[in-house]
Amino acid sequence: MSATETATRPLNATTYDVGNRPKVRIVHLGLGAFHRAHQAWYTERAGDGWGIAAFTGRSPEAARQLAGQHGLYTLVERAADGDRHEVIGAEVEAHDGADLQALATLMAHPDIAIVTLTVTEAGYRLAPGAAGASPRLNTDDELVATDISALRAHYEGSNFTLGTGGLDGRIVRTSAGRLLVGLAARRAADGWPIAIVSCDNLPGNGAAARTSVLDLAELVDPLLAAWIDANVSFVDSSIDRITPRTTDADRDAVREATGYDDVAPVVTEPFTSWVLAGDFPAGRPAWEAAGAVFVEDLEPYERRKLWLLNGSHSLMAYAGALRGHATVSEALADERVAGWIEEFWDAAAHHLQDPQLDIPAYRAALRERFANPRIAHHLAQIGMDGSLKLAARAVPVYRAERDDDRDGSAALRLLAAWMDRIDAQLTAGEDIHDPAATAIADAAESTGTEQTAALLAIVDASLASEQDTVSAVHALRGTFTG
Ligand code: CS2
Repeated sequence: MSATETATRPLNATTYDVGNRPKVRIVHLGLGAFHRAHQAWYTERAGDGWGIAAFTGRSPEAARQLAGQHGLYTLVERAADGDRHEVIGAEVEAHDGADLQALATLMAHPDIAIVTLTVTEAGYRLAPGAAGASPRLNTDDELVATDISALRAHYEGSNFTLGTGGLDGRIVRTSAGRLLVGLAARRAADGWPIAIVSCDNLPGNGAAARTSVLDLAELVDPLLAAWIDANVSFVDSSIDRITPRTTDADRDAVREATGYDDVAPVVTEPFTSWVLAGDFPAGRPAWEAAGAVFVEDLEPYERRKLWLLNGSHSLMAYAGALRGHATVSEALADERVAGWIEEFWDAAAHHLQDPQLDIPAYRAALRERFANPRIAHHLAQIGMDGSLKLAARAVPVYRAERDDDRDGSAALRLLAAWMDRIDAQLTAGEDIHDPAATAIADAAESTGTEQTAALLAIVDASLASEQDTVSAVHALRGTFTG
């Protein structure tokens, strides 16, 4: 029988028994495939009765689909030798991110102990601080500016005792803005402490979340900022599980294998990792029962993941695409790309010396994970938001190499490949998906070293002012094809 002829049932709580649903104790912002493959899986595995209420980001579609299935979905673990299916029940509620009333009601409840975030690197809306200083909330960002005026107008003079009535979630659109509405409601209710756990690929992601929320709060009401500072714990976490976007073919395969017509399955790799550092003042699930690791200092783990995994991903996304590849496994099978990855890993490994990090084993595992031919991880998906990703993945390795008197060219290659890829995309009339897309298009209008310097300035202004660095990046341009 073909997939369409197979007798199937919809997937929901009336057709599938997941047992008692857990109590909602976690709010999540950014209901996407990665969240459902990662934090929801850990929460389900912990098995101690914690449930999640998740909110979408830009489009409410994922919430509509999931709510239609009572939050149930199939998680497909796709190994090189076959698929394993599991129905996850930890996602108890799914909401449109614009539903500020639902968010405020949940966060004002003492049962809620944690907010987890997967809002992407760009979602923090940070801008580099003045020379050498830490990043700050980007108040030049249009959505940030809109949020500031909407939130000020709403809360002014109310001492935050107001509900959300009159506040429109289609106007308050940044994650920080929405979080602030939830935190204001919590403070007004009774002010119980809470943990916010960032699960995005940013160095110091807990601090990034803190800056984004606190800077916004300061601009809206310094009293709320002071309450957040005293009562909200910002937890750092390094997250890892390769989860490409779900395709129609995935939905067909799930239908065929399980007999359930799941409109929102998630396909992920068997490997998973979560390392966390920080306090949970209102408690947390026993995520360690599912393999999560709690450490004092996250930085070495975070660097290992951001540099080795994400760095080589970006290298493949640009250099691989320039060489005509579409997916990670295809790019890795290209000897030249594989060679560049090894060089970049050698450079990064100089600065990952703690024996506990076991870099040789980590590299071997990455080669195997990337080579999984059954996971079609598209380079176009990884290539998005390059200006932010490269600042976290390539620049720190280059700087560390330079500090040790090496040339760091293996790291600069990521930047050169990104630039060549931008040129190729603009020439082909393709859109650049990046929060700095306009600045990128303007910079790309120039040519030669000038263009290299202008594009580099978008990733890191201070690097672009170093003539030798600009020349070194420029020398690597045009070396990717052939
Ligand atoms: C990827 C990550 O799209 C990207 O930038 O590098 O999403 C990567 O797949 C995950 O971090 C893996 O854990």
